[in-house]
Amino acid sequence: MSTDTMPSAAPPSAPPPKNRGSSQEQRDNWVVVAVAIAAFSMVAAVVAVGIGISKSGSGGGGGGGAAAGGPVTVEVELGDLYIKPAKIEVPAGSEVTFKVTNKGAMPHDFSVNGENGTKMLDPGASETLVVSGLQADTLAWCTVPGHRAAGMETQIVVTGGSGGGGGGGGGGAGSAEQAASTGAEIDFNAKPAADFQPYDPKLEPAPGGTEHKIELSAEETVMEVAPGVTQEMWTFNQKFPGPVLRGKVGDIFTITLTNNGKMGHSIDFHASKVAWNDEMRTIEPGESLVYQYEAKHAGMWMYHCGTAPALHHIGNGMFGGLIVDPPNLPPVDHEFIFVQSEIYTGPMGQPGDLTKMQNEDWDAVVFNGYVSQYLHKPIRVEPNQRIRAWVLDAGPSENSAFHIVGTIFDTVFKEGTLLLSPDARQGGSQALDLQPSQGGYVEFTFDEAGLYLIVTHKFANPGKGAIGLFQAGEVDTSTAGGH
Ligand SMILES: [Cu+2]
Repeated sequence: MSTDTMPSAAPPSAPPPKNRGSSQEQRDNWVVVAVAIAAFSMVAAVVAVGIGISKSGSGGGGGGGAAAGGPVTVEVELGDLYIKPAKIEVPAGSEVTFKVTNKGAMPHDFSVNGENGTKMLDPGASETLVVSGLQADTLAWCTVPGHRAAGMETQIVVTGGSGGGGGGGGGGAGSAEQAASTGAEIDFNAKPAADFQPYDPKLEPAPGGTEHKIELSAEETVMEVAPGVTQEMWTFNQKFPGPVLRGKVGDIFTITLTNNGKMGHSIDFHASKVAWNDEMRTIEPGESLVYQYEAKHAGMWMYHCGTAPALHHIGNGMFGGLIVDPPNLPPVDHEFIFVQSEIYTGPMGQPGDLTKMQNEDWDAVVFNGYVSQYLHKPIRVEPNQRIRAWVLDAGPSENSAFHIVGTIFDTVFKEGTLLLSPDARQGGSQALDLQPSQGGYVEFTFDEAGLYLIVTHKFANPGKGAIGLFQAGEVDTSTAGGH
């Protein structure tokens, strides 16, 4: 309702600190920071060991001799995200004609054992696939990334082999046959290359004008997410997280989304009120759509791809933040963005692992898309400057307790509401609590020159990459590097 509850502009610099630390105290503080970093490194080392490898067995034993069956025809229906029937019985050695129809709303294909398959079928399209001489139970699935793990798999049970009873034995084979998901392993103690460039956390003020015309490209991008670890992230404008968009209450956002990728993608702006089946529809490679809305409400908003399985598209990096400034947002010395998300590694250079996402079994938790990047490249500010940090928890599943070691938030804005500002209550805040897709900002100053840790205070996660540093003023960082 009323907008006059926003605080008047806070003074850009806080009063001088009451007790300036002596040089001895400062050295002690650095030792504390060094110890803290070393402790996180040790936690990380323990965490790094625990990435499991599950090997797959290879199905039930097929029959030996081929009792050459006659030709068989099987109708196969593909949908979003299933294959019918879920179990197909064929005589050993027979010629099987699969009549495959895509009844879903997105493209799918049908591949027998990953070897014989149809082409990618558009919605409504059909193709006939002939496979001869199957002698053992096998599987068929859709090869679109993520679709098999989401359920697009069917069992092919071969009957009438010489051993008899082979068909019955195939029952449990399906789940055991899941593709082995090893996943690239992250070394939380590794350092990035000397020329590593972190995701720039600096935010510019909202641009002038009341309409923002923005081009976004949906595409798959292989990029580094931890030292030496590359993944095929699904991205907007080849960035993970996507670019930060910004405007003011009442501004019009006109977004042109183009799919330059190899699979269907879409976009969903939480800052908008539009029909899910229209603007948020999935577009196929080569297609574009225009998504226009008025930003009627202030907030730190999430946008993301919502194409099924949305868990896979968000878990694989397809999201970003959109800031709608509240009216009369006071200027500060620095504004930064921190988007927290999990990483569920797939094999090196491949997309993230949907099964791990379904089990909330993340390998890393990161700010702005890269393990511990601001530990390696601290964010430089000066003591007593007023800093505003916008924080978005993109998830897809883990919460955040955003905290900075060594300061206190005197201003907290969460989910559209100013919860705290400097006033007669003399209140302070230690952590901004966010569930997935929630956001806000906090403001603070650093009273002394030195290093200040950025973490989520859910303390399993700093050891998994959700950690960084602010550097206030000149600091000899070599003393804090754990040497
Ligand atoms: Cu997508």
